[in-house]
Amino acid sequence: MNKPLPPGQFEYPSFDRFGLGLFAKRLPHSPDLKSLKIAGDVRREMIVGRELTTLQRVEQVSDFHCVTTWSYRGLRWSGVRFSEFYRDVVQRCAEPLDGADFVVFRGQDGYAVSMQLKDLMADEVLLADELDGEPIGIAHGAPWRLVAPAHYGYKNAKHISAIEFWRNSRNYRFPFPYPNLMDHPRGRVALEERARYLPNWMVRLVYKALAPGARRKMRAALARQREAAPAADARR
Ligand SMILES: Nc1nc2c(c(=O)[nH]1)N[C@H]1C(S)=C(S)[C@@H](COP(=O)(O)O)O[C@H]1N2
Ligand SMILES: [Mo]
Repeated sequence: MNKPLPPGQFEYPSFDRFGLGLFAKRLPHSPDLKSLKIAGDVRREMIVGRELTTLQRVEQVSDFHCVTTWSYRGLRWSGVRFSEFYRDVVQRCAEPLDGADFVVFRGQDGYAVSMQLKDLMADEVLLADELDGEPIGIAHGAPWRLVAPAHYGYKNAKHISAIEFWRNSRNYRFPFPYPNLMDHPRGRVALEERARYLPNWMVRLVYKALAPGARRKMRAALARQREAAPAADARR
């Protein structure tokens, strides 16, 4: 039973490594390093690792929607619920200050993206480390990636190394040189919150034109990496 696709999306036949061109050649330096830094407006900055292994593991099948208009259905992720991670690890150990609900994810590749805490507390939001029953691998976000199915792909940070909880957006910008207007403050798929200020028809048109080039770039970089280290990652 297929849910209809959200507005402005089409179904793409494969789930390829994708992202902004700047990050094509920046594969994660430590895909097996499963510790995360918790920082921002918190009483105690810390690095958590073992704490993550005590959280209940969950599995979920969800659809994925890239802001450039392609979607892929039925990805089987597993990992831990972000809400449980927040309550049992972040609140208990790092103690965010009141109002620290502007959340920034940073990746090992230098990527950074913001999310609102209230959106992260939905049951379907995971910190995932497995896809289709196998470790996620360097293409799709090892060691940890955010799975937020109600939000566009660019909010689903890969290769997460740090999660920051801030009281305002002062310490954050979308990765330079990309304009901040590419980063909508919410980014909800159902409401077509693709970007700031620009009309959606224009965003769709521009992104749709750029997507094939980005996909080629990401694929080529991955192929080069696999040539250099063939055993490291055989997935997809
Ligand atoms: N660290 C990091 N996370 C990222 C990106 C990236 O370039 N680097 N690209 C984003 C975008 S635009 C998309 S569509 C998805 C792509 O996920 P995939 O490579 O697993 O298909 O990752 C998102 N998260
Ligand atoms: Mo995307």
